[in-house]
Amino acid sequence: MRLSAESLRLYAVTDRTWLNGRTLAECVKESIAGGATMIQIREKSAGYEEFKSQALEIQAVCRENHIPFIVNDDVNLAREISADGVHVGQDDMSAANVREIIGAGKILGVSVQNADEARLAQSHGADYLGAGAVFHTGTKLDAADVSHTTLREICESVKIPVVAIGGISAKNIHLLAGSGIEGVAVISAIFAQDDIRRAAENLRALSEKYFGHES
Ligand code: TZP
Ligand code: MG
Repeated sequence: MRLSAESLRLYAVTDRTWLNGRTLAECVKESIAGGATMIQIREKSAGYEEFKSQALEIQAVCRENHIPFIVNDDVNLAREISADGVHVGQDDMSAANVREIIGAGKILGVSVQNADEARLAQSHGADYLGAGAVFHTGTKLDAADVSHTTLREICESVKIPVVAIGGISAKNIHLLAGSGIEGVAVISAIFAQDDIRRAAENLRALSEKYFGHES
């Protein structure tokens, strides 16, 4: 599956912290029903088998809904299950190596914090960039800060699409308007909500309003 800029409008990244009796696949289904345009499985505390079985369930949900399914960090798992793509950070395997392993047809996302990292990731074959944390987040405790100015520099320095991540909610998403991003990547503003579908619906509408290109 190829990546379109529209796929980045509302990128929902999983976290099992807030399941409240629901399965992760159910939560993902709800987020897609609300309008999530792409899904990443990111489960830092899961062991390999657990991560794989969750990944397979969520992959099936994404396939049914024709939206890209991305695996965080684990390039080999992504390859093994033939995920649509992989997302790596600056401390993971280098983007160039990942591209070599997954091949040209898969989606490669890279986390960046400044324009130099953005240009390098692009030259290494990234299809999109995740820039953040743009706001304070309790979800990733070691996240570095990316200011609005830096976010703009990142977007201006590359041709590939950029999503912002980190502490983004319906209350602050408007502050990202004009930065050049194609959309937002969100964990808690979707998956920590009681009504995941409504939360996603609301965020999707706001993301279209601020980052969509239809006039
Ligand atoms: N990378 C930078 S901030 C972050 C990641 C994975 C966490 C985003 O989570 P939330 O709940 O949307 O702030
Ligand atoms: Mg990582």
